[in-house]
Amino acid sequence: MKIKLQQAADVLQQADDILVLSHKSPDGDTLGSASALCTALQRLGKHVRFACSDPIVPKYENLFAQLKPEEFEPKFIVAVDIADTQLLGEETEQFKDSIDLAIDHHMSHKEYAKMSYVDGTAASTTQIIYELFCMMGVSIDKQIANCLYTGLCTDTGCFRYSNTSATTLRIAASLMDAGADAAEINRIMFDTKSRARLNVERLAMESIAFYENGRFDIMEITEEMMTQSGATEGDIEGLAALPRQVEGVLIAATLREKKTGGYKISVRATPPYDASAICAQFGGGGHKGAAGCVIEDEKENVKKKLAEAVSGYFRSQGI
Ligand SMILES: [Mn+2]
Repeated sequence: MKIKLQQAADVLQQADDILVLSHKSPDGDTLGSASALCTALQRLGKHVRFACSDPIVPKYENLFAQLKPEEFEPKFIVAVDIADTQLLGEETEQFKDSIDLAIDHHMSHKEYAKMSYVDGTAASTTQIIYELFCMMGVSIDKQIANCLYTGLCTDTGCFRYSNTSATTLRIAASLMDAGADAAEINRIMFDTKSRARLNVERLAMESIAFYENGRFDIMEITEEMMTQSGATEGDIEGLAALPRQVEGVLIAATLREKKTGGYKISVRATPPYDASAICAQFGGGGHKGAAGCVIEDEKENVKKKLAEAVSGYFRSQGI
């Protein structure tokens, strides 16, 4: 059942023994939302605990610094930033049919909870949680402001993406007024990388090859590069954005070699071009700006197939 945000505020005021869930491979938004909600509800004297199928990477650990660990049988379950119960992962999928409230900003949200509040215009789920706290009369202290700011800045690429609205920036300003360490959080989220990330970037960059007079390029991330650099999946998060950053590039593809053979392809496009139009040709899909597909073939064949698809696409666009 779809509910209004005021109703979500009312049910949370009534609830106790609350379990808050984040999605697997957790990002700044699902963790910022969950930590803000847990911290605020605990301050209201409620029993609250948090669960996620995957471990929290060190850069997000501070979000949970003021949350006291508690053990209890949950009576009310909240999911934040989770579009689909398939995103719960191994540890928490046991709760998939008993989620009471879902708060999310994904347009693709599947209504799996008893009550759901979804705002597809919100830049992040933490933007919704901020509005929820205003309705609940929760006082936003420095810790909660840091949690909410983390979700806001990570889901907007540090306020660069088109989902950044005037409201997003006003909320960010309010969070800074409440003590959010914006510059420090931005530094940790956007200006810091692991040595393994640097190494894998270096190797991947070396592999970039240009086609179509520099309007299309392909970058490789092979298993050998992963081993050589010591990178894990977390270290290559967002790396597919890199080949698209080159001046003149309209479409960029990143090939990630699968352990089982074949390649996972991430395609990025400069507006007004459409990455999903390329991936659809290989049975994949996504958004205009970012899409993906899988091609089971040898590397050189994969590159040839992609170059042909992009060439055909460019011709269909009259370029
Ligand atoms: Mn999000």
